[in-house]
Amino acid sequence: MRYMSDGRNIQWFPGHMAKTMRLIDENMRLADVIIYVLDARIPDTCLNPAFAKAIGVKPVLYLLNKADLADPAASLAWERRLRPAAALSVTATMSKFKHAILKEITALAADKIARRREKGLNYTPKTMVIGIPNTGKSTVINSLAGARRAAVGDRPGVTRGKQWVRVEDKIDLLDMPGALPTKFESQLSARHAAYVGGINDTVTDASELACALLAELAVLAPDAVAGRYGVTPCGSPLQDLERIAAALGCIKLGAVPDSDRAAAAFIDDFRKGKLGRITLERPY
Ligand SMILES: Nc1nc2c(ncn2[C@@H]2O[C@H](COP(=O)(O)OP(=O)(O)O)[C@@H](O)[C@H]2O)c(=O)[nH]1
Ligand SMILES: [Mg+2]
Repeated sequence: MRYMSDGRNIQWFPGHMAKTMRLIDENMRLADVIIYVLDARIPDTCLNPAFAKAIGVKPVLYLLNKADLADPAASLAWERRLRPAAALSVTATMSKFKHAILKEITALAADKIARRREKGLNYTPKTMVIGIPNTGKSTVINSLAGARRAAVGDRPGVTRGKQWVRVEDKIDLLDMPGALPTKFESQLSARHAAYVGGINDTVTDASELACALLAELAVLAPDAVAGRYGVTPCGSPLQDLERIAAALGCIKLGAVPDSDRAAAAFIDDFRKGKLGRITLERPY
């Protein structure tokens, strides 16, 4: 277990992540280019300071992934914010982004390829794919490799070991397990990671999370909840959740709204974009 929650607070459990960071550190020297996969809905939370330290001065391509679930204007603003580093908004589950990603990697490795070529050698640049759990690292690799080469899951922690994948004899990709910050900058940031499935659901409280997300959406996307459930936020997320439960037919014995079940359904809807394309963290 990586993170613990006492209901209100998501707390750090250091052992496992330290091991993942060590794996990333150890393999960093092999990499010519880093693909840093961010969830386009929460880029700030995805920018783990430990990664910046591990990357050092290596060239980085930021992928604002799951762009299909994020607000397009916010993703563009994030691309601008990340420059002069290379940054692309992508939907890794769609093959149409493959060409643009390969082009960026080749450009970032151009110096190294040229140096080898001067010596008459062919060179396949090595690219390491990193990011917090569940941002789509393995999906990016599979999309580039055109096959199910890296294990994908809709929960954190699916990628464990070390897996190299070669793409069209042009680049080698190394998948890495996701690493969360050793300490979240804030509980808000920890909750954001949880909303998008970056923290295991078994260590968070669904109703607690859902109420916090309802409160955030009331400000960020005031029509989203009404649009999906016909429930106009009343100022009390707990009451809203009960009304969502009623709207979804989540009822317990004794005709009581089942808030826990509604909370899980609501969070799932958010994760799948059914509440709209919502970016929780803006670059400004
Ligand atoms: N909607 C959407 N889902 C994605 C995208 N990329 C990955 N996913 C899904 O996100 C989940 C996590 O993907 P995975 O590649 O295993 O993430 P990893 O933990 O970073 O390796 C899976 O259910 C993927 O199908 C995307 O661009 N859009
Ligand atoms: Mg993975």
